[in-house]
Amino acid sequence: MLQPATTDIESLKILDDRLRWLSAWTIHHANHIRNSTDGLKVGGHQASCASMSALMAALYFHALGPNDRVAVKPHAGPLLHAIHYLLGGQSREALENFRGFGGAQSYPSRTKDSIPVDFSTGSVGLGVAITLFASLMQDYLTAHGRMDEADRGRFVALIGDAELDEGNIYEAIIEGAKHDVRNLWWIIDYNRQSLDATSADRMFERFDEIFRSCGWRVVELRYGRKLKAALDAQPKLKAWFETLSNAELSALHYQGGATWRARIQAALGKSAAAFLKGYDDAALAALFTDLGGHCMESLVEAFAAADDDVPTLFIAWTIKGFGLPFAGHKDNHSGLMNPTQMTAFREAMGVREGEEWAPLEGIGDNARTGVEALLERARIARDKRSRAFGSVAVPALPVPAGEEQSTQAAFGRILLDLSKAGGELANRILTTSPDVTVSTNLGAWVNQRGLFRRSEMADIFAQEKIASAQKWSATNNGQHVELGIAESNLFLMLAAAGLSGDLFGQRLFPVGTLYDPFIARGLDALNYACYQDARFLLVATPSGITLGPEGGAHQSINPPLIALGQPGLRHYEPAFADELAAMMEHAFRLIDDPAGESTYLRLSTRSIAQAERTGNGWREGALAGGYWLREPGANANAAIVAMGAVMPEALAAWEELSDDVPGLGLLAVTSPDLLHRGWTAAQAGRWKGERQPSHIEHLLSRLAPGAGLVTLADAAPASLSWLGGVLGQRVAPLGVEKFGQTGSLADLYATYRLDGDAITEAVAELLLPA
Ligand SMILES: Cc1ncc(C[n+]2csc(CCOP(=O)(O)OP(=O)(O)O)c2C)c(N)n1
Ligand SMILES: [Mg+2]
Repeated sequence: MLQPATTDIESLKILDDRLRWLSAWTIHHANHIRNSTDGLKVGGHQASCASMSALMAALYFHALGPNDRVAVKPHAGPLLHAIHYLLGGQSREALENFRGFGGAQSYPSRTKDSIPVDFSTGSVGLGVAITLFASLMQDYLTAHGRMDEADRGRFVALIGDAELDEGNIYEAIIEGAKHDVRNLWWIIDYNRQSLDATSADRMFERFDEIFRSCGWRVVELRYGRKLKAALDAQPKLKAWFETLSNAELSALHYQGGATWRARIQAALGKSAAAFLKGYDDAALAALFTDLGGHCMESLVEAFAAADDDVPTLFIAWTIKGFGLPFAGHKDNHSGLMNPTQMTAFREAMGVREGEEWAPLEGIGDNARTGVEALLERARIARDKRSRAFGSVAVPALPVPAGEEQSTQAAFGRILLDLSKAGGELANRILTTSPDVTVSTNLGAWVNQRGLFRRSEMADIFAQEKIASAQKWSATNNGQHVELGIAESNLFLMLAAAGLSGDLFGQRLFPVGTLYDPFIARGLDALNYACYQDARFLLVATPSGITLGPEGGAHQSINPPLIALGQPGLRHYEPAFADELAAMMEHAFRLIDDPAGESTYLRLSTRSIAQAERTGNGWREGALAGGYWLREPGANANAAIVAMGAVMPEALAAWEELSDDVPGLGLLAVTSPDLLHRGWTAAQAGRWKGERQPSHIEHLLSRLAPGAGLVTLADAAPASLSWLGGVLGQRVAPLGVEKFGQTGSLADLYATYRLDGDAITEAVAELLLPA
């Protein structure tokens, strides 16, 4: 084990102090010095930063290699900014503008911060788990020969202890155990405090058991060097110390040396007298704050000892607010030092008034050389990388043949054809699914491309010559990552795979499938993926009540509304296979386009007669969100507007009504999401003098001004009812507002008013004179 020079340890300690100072000052400046224009609280977490400054100094200025990637707990963002400030990659202006518009963000953000942020964080738990999937992606890329072994890095998560209550962490480590993940360091800032209070004692022994049983090494850093030596010499004192509850310990840290003394005297009586004599109150308090997570020697040693690829959980004991006046106080999560306290802290940190922002303020000449050398070494490892886009040619995707098809079956067919055709795109597609690979029609693709496992896994059923439509062997060349049933993992997997261009310089085209209703199960992880601008294709099927007898509990109603409100995710809902092929092709292009985004395809198991096309005119409209499947007459008074799997009902109703309602049109909506975005963008554009109408304005302007629209979707009616607001047309919204009843399609469509009768009645009502 390579031991760092003593001077490095001393320099790291100085940098620990610098980080604690700069993070506290950045937050203080934003709250107490910068002018507030709106009177709103700015906030920030001085205590959460103080508890982790040593940890981050040890990592960023010592232990991290150039290919290592880190997810920093959200409320330690100011520490990360301070690190890059010391490295020269962050500006003073951005720090002065912390939590301001365009300034350093509250929580580390890949897309909004100017410094290199490996993983955004904010929603606790997710930043932790994504590192595991990123590590899996690294294994995937090296196994596929797309990355050199030598370029492998470690994935580090800096975790608040209360963050460990988030279930997504355990879902992730269970999945990780199946895939034999490695190169992970998860480091808990074990300050035993959450947002509201001190955290429950009962779980502490359990966390390490849980991780160990998932194949992790657990390293507990409870004591710093000095405290360990002192307690080892005083077994009774040590035994007493270890009985203290989280709340008692925190309270003692807050109360300080005199209280420590009184408590020890009360507990141990005379036997502690000699020990206590050796320390004045300040020294006693300092001794007991020497926990593992604040002791540079212990940290550096522990990191050096874990230099293999075994996934490792470090439990680093710390004090929330270490070194600050509210250290250990249970209410300190959002605590801010007042100006008087800040002045005292500044003086204690050796910072002169007026020199608060000077990076190396307070560091004497002798120490400076060592500190500068450490910074220089660390700088090289932390440059911001440019994003890799546009490297892969996306071919035209042929439309599967068949007069009747479901979009779900067509999806499987398109991927299968692409696999057979081969090529760069096919080779860079990674599919993944939480145990619904077969039932979402990915099976044929997987038969072709195989499952991915680092260590080969035979298909026992195939070996035994037992007939099965699915080949289920895994190799390190496979392209499908099979997940257990945990939708949060699916989205984190898509997030990690969708960032492969950014993290590893290798573009992957991740395709994830699940049942539409279960999007809700992983919603925050999906939002997290989009927020980081990860790029993927999400295929949700079956959807709506159209799955009929297959199960009321699996009927989905609101995902189109979710998609309508989800930035970074484009919803397409095709009715026909040719639309789907166009959308998949487009989605793959969007993955590899700097201005692109991710796509959500909502598909159905209902087989329907395919549209007869003359020409390709529909295609552009379908990709823009809608097109006239049956053109309206000039100034028509009514139109049917339908989306997805209910198109046969819309077409039948159109056939039936078009004699009686002259000029009746049928608008096929393929993306309410895109139509809505276009509409609001055009409105915003008009304020800037742009006159271009949006796609939906253009489509609806073919109708008479007061025309009626009957909207129809196997989804919440609000997905389409807003269309009436575009040009002030009247709307009869048909859709699904309740769920849970199984039945045949005819029964369900009649019950939920998605059938021909409902459309006819709605059209009639709209055409009645007001
Ligand atoms: C999913 C989610 N829920 C709630 C919050 C609000 N929140 C932010 S920090 C925090 C407590 C964190 O405590 P801990 O993880 O122990 O971090 P510490 O500040 O003690 O280091 C909470 C509840 C959040 N950011 N994300
Ligand atoms: Mg905590």
